[in-house]
Amino acid sequence: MKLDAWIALTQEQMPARRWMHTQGVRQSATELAERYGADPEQADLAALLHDYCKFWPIERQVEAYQMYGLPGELLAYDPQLLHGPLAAEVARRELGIADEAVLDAIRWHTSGRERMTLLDKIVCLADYIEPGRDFPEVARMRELSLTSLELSLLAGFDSTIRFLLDKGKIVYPLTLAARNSLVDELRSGSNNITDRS
Ligand code: DGI
Ligand code: FE
Ligand code: FE
Repeated sequence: MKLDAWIALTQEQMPARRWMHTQGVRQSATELAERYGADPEQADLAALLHDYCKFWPIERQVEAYQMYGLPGELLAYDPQLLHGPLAAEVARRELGIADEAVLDAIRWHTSGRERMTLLDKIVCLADYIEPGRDFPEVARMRELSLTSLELSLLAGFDSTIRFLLDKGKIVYPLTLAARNSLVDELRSGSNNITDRS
């Protein structure tokens, strides 16, 4: 299978509005890849497939998730968290995607994870700041994204965590770990600068 087939199949999985979002994430991910020295083709492919299963009914997502033997621990949290890991598995098994870096960026795009790779960060951030997104922090995140992937993504995780807290929802521990890991990375980065001065 080639890009054209993946594009056609992805579009079939979702309503027009979500397809617009996907196209926006492809654009933002490609731009971020060019800015930060990642492979734009990997970024584009991960962005294309990141929400592949998002609009499947939740029962279908859970069924496929279990059929593929994915880690059951996630099933105790918000079902919104399933579509990333599920899309990575579907991409590998049904679409023939073998690039583990692309699969990881798809898998972790919602929750994040500790020590995110450059490609993980790009796809996760592009999902927040694509042109169709509109939420209070997005303008600041877009501005930050021009100079620091990490600061911009940290603002994104902070806003998601704040949103979940305000709604009285459970925060998936990996999201907190992803957020803390970014703080750590930023801290050791600035320490390095201090060390050199
Ligand atoms: O699929 P998208 O809508 O493009 O965006 P996404 O994959 O980042 O999904 C985010 C949704 O997941 C958002 O509505 C909040 C919800 N969610 C529920 N619990 C958690 C969570 N998101 C994160 N990052 N961590 C959680 O614990
Ligand atoms: Fe998503
Ligand atoms: Fe998305």
